[in-house]
Amino acid sequence: MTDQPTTIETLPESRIVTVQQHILQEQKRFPGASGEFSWLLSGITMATKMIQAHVRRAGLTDILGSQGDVNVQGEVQQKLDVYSNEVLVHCLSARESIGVLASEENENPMLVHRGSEKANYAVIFDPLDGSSNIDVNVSVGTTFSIVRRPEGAGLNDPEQWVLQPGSKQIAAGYVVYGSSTILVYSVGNGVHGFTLDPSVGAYVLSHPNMKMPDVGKYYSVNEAYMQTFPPRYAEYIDRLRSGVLGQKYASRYIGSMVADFHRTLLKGGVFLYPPTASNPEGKLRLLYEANPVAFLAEQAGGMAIDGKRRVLDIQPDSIHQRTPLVVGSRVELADFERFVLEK
Ligand code: P6P
Repeated sequence: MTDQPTTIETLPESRIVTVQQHILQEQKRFPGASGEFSWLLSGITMATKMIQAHVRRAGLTDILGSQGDVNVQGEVQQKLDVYSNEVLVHCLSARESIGVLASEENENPMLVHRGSEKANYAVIFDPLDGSSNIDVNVSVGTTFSIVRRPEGAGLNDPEQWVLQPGSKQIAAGYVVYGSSTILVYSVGNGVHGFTLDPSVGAYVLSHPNMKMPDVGKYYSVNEAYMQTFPPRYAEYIDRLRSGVLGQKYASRYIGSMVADFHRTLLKGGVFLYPPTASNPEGKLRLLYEANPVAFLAEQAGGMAIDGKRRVLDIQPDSIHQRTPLVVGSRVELADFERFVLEK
């Protein structure tokens, strides 16, 4: 029993790091950021806690099934899609540092700054990616991408705020609503994962400095479309199957990008959504699906290309534009580049 008074210096080093503490620490990397960035990110953490509470109860309340409306993608809106979008818009609009919001569920970007000169950021998100899996209890996710207002962009020119290449992202991440709720984000200083402790409602650091293995044992693609992939893609997948990289691969495909990417980030390997007959430009959206995962993949030591070039180098032309995506470990991506690109 010590007679020393307990002071901050004598407290045992905390094992519990919440995402708020972590963001404040990371915030110091942004010169001049006066806490506005951490306040911005807290809008995302708050909204995703509200979303997960509904996702976890989807089977118990009258929230299953479609809203009946069709969104800008021409997809039937699930009720949870609508709720998730409304919650994110509500929580983020309350952050004065945000000027523009762009969502998979809204055709056009939303001006939310009310004329504030402090509005320096745009947040682009998919409120509930993979939502068609909700009714069968498969993991779904929220993705987000944060960019600064570009030089010279007017307060009332929302498209110019969001149509920036992924390399301009200052932060990106996702929340995967799976067996647990995990937030993964990066502000360009490595990738960090936080597991929601539902007993206290806090995201707690559980995966510090995530690194994608240099090689994995899974490839992840919707094999039903193999006949319509560009031939080299199908041949590449056959290479993986044949063990040409020195190991046998297992196939894993969830059909929810956030969950498929989360596994690839943790276990390595490659996730692909190639061009197909029905989606010749690819199915995944550049701004709020491919860009966030490409940012995280590179921060974790992996790679992300669109079949020809680095995803983060693509200059977007429109908010909902699609792109093919090949993302994963260095070994598999280097082989893809050698085998597919150099032919
Ligand atoms: P398919 C979900 O609808 C989604 O946008 C991604 O989350 C997922 O990776 C992809 O579509 C699955 O598409 O054509 O394989 O069902």
